[in-house]
Amino acid sequence: MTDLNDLRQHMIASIDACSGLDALETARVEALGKQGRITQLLKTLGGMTPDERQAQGPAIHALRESVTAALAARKATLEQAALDARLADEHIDMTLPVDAPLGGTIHPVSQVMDELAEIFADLGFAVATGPEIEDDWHNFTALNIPETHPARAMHDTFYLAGEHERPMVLRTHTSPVQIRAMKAAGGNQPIRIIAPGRTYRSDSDATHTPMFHQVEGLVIDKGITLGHLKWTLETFLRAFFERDDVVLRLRPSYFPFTEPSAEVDVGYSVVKGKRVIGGSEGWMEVLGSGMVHRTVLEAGGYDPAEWQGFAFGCGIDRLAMLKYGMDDLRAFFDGDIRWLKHYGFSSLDVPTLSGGVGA
Ligand code: 2NL
Repeated sequence: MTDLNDLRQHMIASIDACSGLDALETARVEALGKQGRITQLLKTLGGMTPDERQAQGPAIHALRESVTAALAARKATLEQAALDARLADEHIDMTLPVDAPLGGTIHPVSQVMDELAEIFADLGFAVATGPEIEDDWHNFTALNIPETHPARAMHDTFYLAGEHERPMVLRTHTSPVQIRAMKAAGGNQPIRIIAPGRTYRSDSDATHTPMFHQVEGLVIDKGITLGHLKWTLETFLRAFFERDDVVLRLRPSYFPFTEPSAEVDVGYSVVKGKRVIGGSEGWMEVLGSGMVHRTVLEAGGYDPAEWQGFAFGCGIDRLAMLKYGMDDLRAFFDGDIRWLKHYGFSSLDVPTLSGGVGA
């Protein structure tokens, strides 16, 4: 027995002294491998009398268990140390100036976000932001998306691993930001906000990237109608595309969080074989919108008998493509300096639209 105790102390000490994963693997093979010390000991059990075996068996098995546990613990420690070292070593200098030799430019997504903030500021909207990791209440339940709704299915939503009080997701839209704004306003004051930012869906092909940018807008006040919605979107799109002949067409649609809901098409014309926004030779879908559903008003702490609202959402990446003529969404996120040189904006260009909405 004492021999086994000595052996255990000796083995655990040498495991704890291993300074790398290779050395640890050698220690494992020496103890538990085909020819290992413990494996050999286990083999001796067969040649023992039943009495000897009853005494020695549990002791040898206990030795194996504690050595196995020590190996696992040391492995975890070494792996964590390797990760810490890597994290400490890998860094990017975010303070490098944009006119460094590489010649970085303002990404079209950033440019469009600046333009949106500016246009909507002229209309009295503030920019709201919120967490990209959300709980399922803010991302789904408060938006009238019940647990059985297909938008919650695993193939659309990135769920966070591990135990949480509530299931946690990467937000699938920026709507939770507006839910938070409603809750913060306490149900007794008007709201006018846009919420631009990163959103995530488990989807990847020529027209979908797992991370994309969305902007949503929310107005809450007394006596808000679809007329306010249409005027706001028309004013926004005319300012954004810098044309007075932008025409909208609202088509009935369905979103769980709005009732009624409308898809917004914008008219385009064909110039030299290319579609440009303006005129009405054809229609292109650019936005989703509607009157805020009474269940969503209630979830945000507003009494639907007194308060109404409209909301809208659209993809920023798509807005950028339409305005600046890119045709491949995936190039947005490749980080290719040649693409940025072609489509990017000079840091001296910001702020952006000259005239503003009222001009
Ligand atoms: C689309 C459609 C939409 C909303 C987003 C919203 C937010 C709140 C309440 C009600 Cl807090 N609605 N957001 C409404 C209608 C459409 O997005 O196609 N997005 C890419």
